Amino acid sequence: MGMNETPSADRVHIGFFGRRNAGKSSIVNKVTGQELAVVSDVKGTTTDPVSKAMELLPMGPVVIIDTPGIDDEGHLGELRVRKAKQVLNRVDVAVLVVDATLGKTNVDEELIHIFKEKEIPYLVVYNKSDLLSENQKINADSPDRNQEPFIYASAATGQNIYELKEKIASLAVTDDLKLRLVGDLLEPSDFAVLVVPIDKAAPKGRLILPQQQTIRDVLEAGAAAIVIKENELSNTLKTLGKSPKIVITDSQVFAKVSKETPKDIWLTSFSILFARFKGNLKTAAAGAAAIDRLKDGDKILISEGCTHHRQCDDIGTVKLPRWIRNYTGKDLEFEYSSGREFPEDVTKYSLIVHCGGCMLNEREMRYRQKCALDQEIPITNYGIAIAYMQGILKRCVEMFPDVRKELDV
Ligand SMILES: Nc1nc2c(ncn2[C@@H]2O[C@H](COP(=O)(O)OP(=O)(O)OP(=O)(O)O)[C@@H](O)[C@H]2O)c(=O)[nH]1
Ligand code: SF4
Ligand SMILES: [Mg+2]
Repeated sequence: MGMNETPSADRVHIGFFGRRNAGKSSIVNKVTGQELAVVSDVKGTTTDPVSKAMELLPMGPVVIIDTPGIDDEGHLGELRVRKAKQVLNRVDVAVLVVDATLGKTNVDEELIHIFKEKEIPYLVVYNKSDLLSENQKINADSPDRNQEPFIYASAATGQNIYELKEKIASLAVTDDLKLRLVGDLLEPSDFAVLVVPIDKAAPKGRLILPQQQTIRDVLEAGAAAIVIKENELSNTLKTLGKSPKIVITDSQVFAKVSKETPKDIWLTSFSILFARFKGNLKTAAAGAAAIDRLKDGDKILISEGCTHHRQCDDIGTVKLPRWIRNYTGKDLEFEYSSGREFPEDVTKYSLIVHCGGCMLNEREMRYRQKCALDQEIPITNYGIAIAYMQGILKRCVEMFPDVRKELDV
């Protein structure tokens, strides 16, 4: 991925839901102007969610997700329904496609109920309006339709498709007060030192996404970023004319970097910055403290946001279990989940350690965190857990007083 492309996780995710044959795929194709999804009059044509990252005017960078119809019957159907519902954990805007000639059914109401429960902004598209007479539309248009945003459209004629996009865009602009990665900690003349181990875990010839995004955010603050390998830190700090405002390191070389960074310079890690960016630093810091309460026989879930492990190598599957066992001296059982899979019932675990989640969007991370908190299971992440076990977490969140406070109780 080039540095000027918006990472998928930061794009607005727009999901299209509804019953089979409502015209979800047809609407998606019309909205995107591409033949993204297969359309047919056979019910249940779409069997798996289809995602596509694209620029969509007037919105900007988005991910469009077409889903399988959810009124499926039978065993295969259940699987599709589950897949469609899984998509709900990562959409920022939901579009409910209803066949206007049939109107809303229980299934549609059930979906709306889920949108509301998950606080997903949504709108209803009454598709196939080309098949309705003017009278039918006027009747259906009566004002007290639960005051929910809706629009008549036709994928067949293209009627109201642009208006539909505008409505989606208006729902998508929610939190423009987005948290920053690090830029809010920096003044224009500051500089930040980024410590990036270049070893077998790093992809050849490039920096990984979290590093790219951090550099980008430093630059956006008008500050300077100096990127070095872990062996260059002492020397760099000595030869620089003035102290950096902050040193940001990869968690794997935390111990070394912590030793070499003078106490008056802020020190943190990419994982800590990303946890804050995704709004879960406080929870993760509090969750790390649960490591000290682990007992023999406890189960720990290690959860990774992607399946390729290219960037995280064997941290989750090999190193973390070893570190946690060594640190606690307890006989612990580890289980793993990866990619989109995340168990709904996590009650059998005493702790969940999640990866940084760079491939997951904010909503999905929030959902997983909520799952854990609702079931009163502590949840932390790799970097935070590592910093905690090394006794340097307090130092690494010093610049975030509200989070620092969590570690004193
Ligand atoms: N007249 C008319 N037909 C439409 C319109 N939109 C879709 N259709 C037809 O409705 C049928 C179903 O369309 P799809 O887009 O495949 O529906 P879907 O909701 O994706 O269906 P599944 O993938 O099976 O859940 C196809 O025969 C389409 O040609 C429309 O605006 N007007
Ligand atoms: S999603 Fe998680 S496991 Fe995958 S590269 Fe990002 S931090 Fe690592
Ligand atoms: Mg379809």
